[in-house]
Amino acid sequence: MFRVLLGLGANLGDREKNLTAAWSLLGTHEGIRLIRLSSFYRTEPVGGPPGQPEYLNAAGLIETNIEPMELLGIMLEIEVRLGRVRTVPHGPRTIDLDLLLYGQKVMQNDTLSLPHPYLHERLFVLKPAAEIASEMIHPVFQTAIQSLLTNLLHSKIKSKNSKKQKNSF
Ligand code: PH2
Ligand code: MG
Ligand code: MG
Repeated sequence: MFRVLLGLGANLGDREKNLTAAWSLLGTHEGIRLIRLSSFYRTEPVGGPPGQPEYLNAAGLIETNIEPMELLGIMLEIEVRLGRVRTVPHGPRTIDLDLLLYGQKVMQNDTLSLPHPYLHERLFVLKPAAEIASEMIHPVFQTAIQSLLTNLLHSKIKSKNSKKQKNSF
């Protein structure tokens, strides 16, 4: 069995209900074992059209033997079932399910990149992920999720301080 880390996000409708429904729908699939779901985090939207609503984000850990592309198909089906309509990239959505890590697998095609290319850059992903899978290793950086979070927080503090310095001149 592979340990698979998922990102969940919603910023339309009843966000809490959408995250919970997506998680339980995943669990109804034969071949998917739900291990852990993080708490829900209220986060500011990153990118996308201006003025979109606040997100609720979470991370989930599952175990499965379903191969990545098939698993992605199952996740897309759940998104559609929960009313996701794709309009603008990074636009508001009832539910977004992202494959973040699939064991130690590294792969890339037109529709899927593993590990998720922005995993290490996004606080709204790393915070919930560190809560449920702090020891899981990023197969490219060979770094645990908890350390990726610590590194990101440090780099954010540094860039904030250097901006402050610039402004003081
Ligand atoms: N997802 C995006 C773009 N921006 N911002 C937050 N806070 N949370 C998200 O899940 C998110 C985002 C694209 O998938
Ligand atoms: Mg996403
Ligand atoms: Mg997505």
